[in-house]
Amino acid sequence: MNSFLSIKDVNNLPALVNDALEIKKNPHAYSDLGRNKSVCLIFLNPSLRTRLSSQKAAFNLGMNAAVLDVGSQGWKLEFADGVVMDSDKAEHIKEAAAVIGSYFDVVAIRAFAKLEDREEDYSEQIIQSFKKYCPAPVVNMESGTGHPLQALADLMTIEEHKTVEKPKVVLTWAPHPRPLPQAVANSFSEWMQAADFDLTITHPNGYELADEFVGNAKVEYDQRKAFKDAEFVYAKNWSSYSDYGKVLSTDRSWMVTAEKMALTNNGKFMHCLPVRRNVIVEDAVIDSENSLVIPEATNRIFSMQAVLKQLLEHLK
Ligand code: AN0
Ligand code: CP
Repeated sequence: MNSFLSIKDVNNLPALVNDALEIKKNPHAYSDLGRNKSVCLIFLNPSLRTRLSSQKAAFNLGMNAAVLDVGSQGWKLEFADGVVMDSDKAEHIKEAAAVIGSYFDVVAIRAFAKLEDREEDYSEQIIQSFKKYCPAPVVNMESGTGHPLQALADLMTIEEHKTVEKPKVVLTWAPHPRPLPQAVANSFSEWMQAADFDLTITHPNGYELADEFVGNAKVEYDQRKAFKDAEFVYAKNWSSYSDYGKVLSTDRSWMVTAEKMALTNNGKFMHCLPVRRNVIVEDAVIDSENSLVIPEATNRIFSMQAVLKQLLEHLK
């Protein structure tokens, strides 16, 4: 692997998941691999898990990690080509990415969809410009359309908890007061299908994900029907793709409740976090024995560690 922008960069998915699960058993097994190597974690948006799990993953590999919060610490970046830079943006991505890439062996970046211009977000302008101008391998820590490190941790978690080879997995939309990106849902759908699981996506009208991410998943508009016999229920809010970036519904009846979880096959509850309690999911569900939200977040260390390991092996 020479960059990790999406599942397209993964040539052997079972091997990557296996690597992550093996690393989890012995997190310091490759503590020499990253000696004298460093990773820069660049954040254009807030983070708890991605930032800390990435630092921990680097530490476990013997790497040094630096964090740049572009929002509060860096110069405001211009991504467009050929513009007269007389606005508030002090530095162009051409120089910024080239400089950062000359300091570090790996560069990871978080740049959420801005939810203003669909074409701009779905062209992946920010992460693609980084890749173009940065001489070091680039890792996606959530971009305009995807959050592959999260999807890899989710896949690991399901592999650890499934009771049948191809479990029924449900991705359910849930309400949220503010517009959120489709990235987590897009990647989850993509990765669950790549793992050949039985995926159903359920959401209100108007919340259809882009065709390229729905793929061959079943789409069921009746949430209760979707939950029937599910082994895993993955909740996430996203804003509309068709009416781009809009909150079309805050219908509380889409919240994940214990009563709905009773329709599943002893279903496990998943969410990438951060989650709004009693908006997305009832306390009774997230606090139940069937909640996997903490193990899922723990696996973020090992998903990043497996990715960094494969990138470092490629650099050697
Ligand atoms: C972000 C999102 O939905 O993309 C990050 C999730 C990992 N969530 C929020 O902004 C609440
Ligand atoms: N799940 C996740 O990526 O969390 P953070 O936004 O806190 O990094």
